[in-house]
Amino acid sequence: MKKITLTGFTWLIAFAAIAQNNLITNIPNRKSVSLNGKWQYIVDPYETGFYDYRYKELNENNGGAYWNTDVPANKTELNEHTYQEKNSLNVPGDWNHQDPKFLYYEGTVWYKKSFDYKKSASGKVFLYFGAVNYRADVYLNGKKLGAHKGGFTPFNFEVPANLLKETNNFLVVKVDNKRYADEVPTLNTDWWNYGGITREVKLIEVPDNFIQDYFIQLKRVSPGSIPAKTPEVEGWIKLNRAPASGEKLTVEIPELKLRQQFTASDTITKVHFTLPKIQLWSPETPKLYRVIISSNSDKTEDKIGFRTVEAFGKQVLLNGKPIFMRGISIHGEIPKEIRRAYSKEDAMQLLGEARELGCNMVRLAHYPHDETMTRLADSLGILVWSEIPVYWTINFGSNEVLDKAKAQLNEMITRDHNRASVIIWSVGNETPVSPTRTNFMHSLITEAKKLDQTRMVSAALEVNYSALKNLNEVNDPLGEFVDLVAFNEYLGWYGGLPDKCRTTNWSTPYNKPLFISETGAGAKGGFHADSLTRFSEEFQEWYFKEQVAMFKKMPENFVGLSPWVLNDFRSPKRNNQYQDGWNRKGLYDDQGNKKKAFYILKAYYNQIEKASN
Ligand code: GCB
Repeated sequence: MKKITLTGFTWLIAFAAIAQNNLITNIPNRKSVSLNGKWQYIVDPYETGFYDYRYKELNENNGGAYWNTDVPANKTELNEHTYQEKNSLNVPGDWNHQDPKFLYYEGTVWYKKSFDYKKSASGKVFLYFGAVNYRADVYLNGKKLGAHKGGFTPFNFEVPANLLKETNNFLVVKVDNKRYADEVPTLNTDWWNYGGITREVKLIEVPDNFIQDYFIQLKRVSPGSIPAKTPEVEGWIKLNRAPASGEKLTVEIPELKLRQQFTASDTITKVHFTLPKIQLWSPETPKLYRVIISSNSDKTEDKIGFRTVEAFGKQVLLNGKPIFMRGISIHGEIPKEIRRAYSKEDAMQLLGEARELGCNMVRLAHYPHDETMTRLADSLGILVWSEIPVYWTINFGSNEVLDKAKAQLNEMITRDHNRASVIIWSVGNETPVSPTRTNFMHSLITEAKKLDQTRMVSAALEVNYSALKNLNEVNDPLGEFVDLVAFNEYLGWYGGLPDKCRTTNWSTPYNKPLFISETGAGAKGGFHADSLTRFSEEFQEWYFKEQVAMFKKMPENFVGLSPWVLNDFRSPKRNNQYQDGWNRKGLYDDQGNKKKAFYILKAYYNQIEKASN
């Protein structure tokens, strides 16, 4: 069998892609100062703090800019903006749930944080945001540090050496969550567009020369084989600048008594070494090792699990053995509090619910979730599908939109490329087939593969139904380029009744594993009727009964599913008397109660789990 190794040329291409972003990774384990907590705000639907009355962007000399100080120089000076204690929002946190006036707000809000800071004599300081939805313009003490687009991925800006003061720093972020046709996602989504600084904010303190990022993962095995007893790690370490001549980089794994040294060759240095006999990471044994990476002047420590994953023929192999993914799709939302999820407690709640259902896998839909989710999935042994919000009909003909999607893909992969739990990068959901769209999606797949050769790449596709043959075919041309052919199906909910499952067959022309990335039906928790009544728990229960019977007859390349969806979630598109602004396809309702269908899927998952033991 042909061995897969990265040639020098492939490395060059990969390095060019990796070099593109300036993200610092392993944020939870870096030296930092939290800027979470209360921030003051000004709601600014007209963007008065950004444009003058001729709609020209305000500049530093203009007191009207909301990123300039709000304190007038003297009692005579005219000042028309003040950040006030009574107008405060918690960070992290979407604004929508924090005050009724924000429930449906989409637009600009200015956030301000005042803080004192004692800077060390040497080293650099970066301002880090876990995520801001959608556009953030960041200003410190009246100077613009930068802007970022993309509501679900992290970013950081270096703070110029002399800008930070010991007292009363004035940090302002203009947050704008308006939707636009040429953004990612676009105008139309089936979820609520929560706005705000939705994830953590920190000052990150690093030495002048520091380790920015690293990739310490098992090398791909020859297709279809199990990792060697003493498996190989192949990866790289990225510094923030060119190395000193002869500079050494070290990787240590104390538990394995392993210490490997490399001479830094460039900003990005390739690392390659053999591990002693280890416990591989898997859902049954989610073993993580303490890994320490050091350079002449920096040291960072992470917890990393080692495993291989690949699509091989009709199967998905984890550590060389076929797995069946007992999944569930999840939105990054805590329904009971009608807000975005952001904390470890939130992750524990969501992944805990998935575990109760008997899952070994979650699809984090439809955008990268908070880093606490993938880190917790690592320690719980839950496999993860992670996705960018290339959702439905975005502007596939635009190169700028492609660049925006690529930037989010790059940030998603960079943040989580050392998480053993993440096994699938998804480049989108239900995108309508056309040559322009297929080129667009193909180029995202190529980009994902440049950034990471050790995981599968997929996308949630749609199905073609042939009434003549009673056949559902997954024949989207993108199937040729993905590793895992994944599709969403709602047989019996959108079109027909659940018993349609009895007579429908499934196929794909691609000789690849087949995964059902969505299937589901709406039910209002606590609404009981006969099973023919839409939105009753009984209808949803019937739907899952018929679906489960159908899953049992799926072709042999069926490798798993992630039904839609764990919890009810807010959606502006759902407006009947049962929905009231919520997509009710959750197996848990918005109060955390299990619906009847929950037990049907759980029984199926328990059966599969038992059969595999
Ligand atoms: C889908 C979408 C998902 C929707 C779901 C629904 O296919 O991928 O975002 O929420 O259907 O409920 O219709």
